[in-house]
Amino acid sequence: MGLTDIADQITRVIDDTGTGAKELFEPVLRVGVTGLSRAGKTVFITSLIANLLDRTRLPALGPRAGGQIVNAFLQPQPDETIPRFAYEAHLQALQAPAPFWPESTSSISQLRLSLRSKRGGVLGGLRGRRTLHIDIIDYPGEWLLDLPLLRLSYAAWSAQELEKAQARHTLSHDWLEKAKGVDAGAKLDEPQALMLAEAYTDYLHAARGAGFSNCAPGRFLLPGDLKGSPVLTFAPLPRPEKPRRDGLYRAFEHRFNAYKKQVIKPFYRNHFARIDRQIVLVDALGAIDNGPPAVEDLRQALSAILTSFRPGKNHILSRLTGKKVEKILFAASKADHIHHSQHPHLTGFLQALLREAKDAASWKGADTHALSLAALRATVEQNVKHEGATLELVRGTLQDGREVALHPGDLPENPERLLAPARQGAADWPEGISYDLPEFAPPKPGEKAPHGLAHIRMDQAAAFLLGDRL
Ligand SMILES: Nc1nc2c(ncn2[C@@H]2O[C@H](COP(=O)(O)OP(=O)(O)OP(=O)(O)O)[C@@H](O)[C@H]2O)c(=O)[nH]1
Ligand SMILES: [Mg+2]
Repeated sequence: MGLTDIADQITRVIDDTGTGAKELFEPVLRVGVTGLSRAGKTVFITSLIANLLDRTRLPALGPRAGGQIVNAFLQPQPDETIPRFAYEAHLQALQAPAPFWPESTSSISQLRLSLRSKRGGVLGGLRGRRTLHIDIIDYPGEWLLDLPLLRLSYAAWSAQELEKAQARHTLSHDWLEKAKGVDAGAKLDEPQALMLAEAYTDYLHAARGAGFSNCAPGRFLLPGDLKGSPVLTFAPLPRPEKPRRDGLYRAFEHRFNAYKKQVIKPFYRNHFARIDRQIVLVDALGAIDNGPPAVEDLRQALSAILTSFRPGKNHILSRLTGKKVEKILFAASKADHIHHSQHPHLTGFLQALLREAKDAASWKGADTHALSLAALRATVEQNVKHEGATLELVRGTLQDGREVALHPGDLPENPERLLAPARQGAADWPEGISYDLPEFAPPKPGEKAPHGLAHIRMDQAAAFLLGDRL
């Protein structure tokens, strides 16, 4: 352990009151798992833990790859005010006789997994075993989309949101109509304020439902225990000539500022600042399935998310967090929807998206890596001969119980064929590109006792995130 590591551990012991001096010698690695809603965070964490507890399905972490884990176990987590990640309940859902996907989660949660490993080298046996505690933190990616708001005034944010809403007229129509009937310069009327905030929230939900990713403020979509509170009861308004002090506009401006101060900043200070490594799950297939506008929006959302990991360039963030995440893995989730021959194309697409987002953020940050994975493999592959050609299919059970074998579409080898139409604002993919991604049910458990969960490349993800510390 180097001097800086020791200093880091000391700070941490002071930070984590109650964890004790023991942690000086038993290092803690805090791994953040994020992604926009439905990106696959809950299934990913459940599978990561199940597979680390039973390592038969993790060859990239196994002895041949230099892995030395001898024991893995769950422990009470040290942060007593953060809900525990409901690992057992999620695993039970995925391994039930009629398995089902876990319910959507809307807030932060955490779990501690401890790994005991053999020390390497000739003297390894003499120096005994060591323990690494891994705190896994699940939090909504939407919260990271809030960071750019810190730089904006209420007036600037309103102008930006109103302009964006004009371009999504079919989704924003109801809210914009209601907003038209309101005089922003008038006296604050609380029922009217609530009506506007609700209409605006409905619009954000509709945009999310239509496949858009970049929908902030994040707590409007995932309010948790802030639901109905004044800090979420505001919406964009055009600036009146002379806003009155007891008026609607000033009230919304005040609440917008309170949102920044009491919601966004505490998240960065209390949670984000303590993360060492991060995985960002991206439902790239879902965005492609939803068409070019969803892909363009995903690109912008990834850019916004990346700015959170670049504290040097970002003064507000440097002040809030003061430290850098060391490694970030970007993973295209649910890759079991397509045949493995297409995985390189999916990864290539994610890499291209990431490259653009990094350029936009003039990236000089952590070590990043991109891959395609499935936390829980719900399909098997099948090749079928048809008129002399081989069709590469995936077979699985749909949510309605029907078993199907299908070919959801070909991803182009050159990601530019997807990114260019998205960038140019096309409404649909050009001729020859089409996708149809069904929603599969989790796989039925096999006859034998389950060993971990079937997956694709979870071992590579674990190796990138944890390998060097084992
Ligand atoms: N086929 C397949 N589907 C997956 C996989 N992971 C997630 N899904 C699907 O994606 C949905 C969302 O997964 P979750 O893990 O709940 O996603 P989340 O990011 O935690 O979602 P929120 O809690 O709503 O933010 C699941 O209900 C499944 O339908 C996977 O590895 N394979
Ligand atoms: Mg979840």
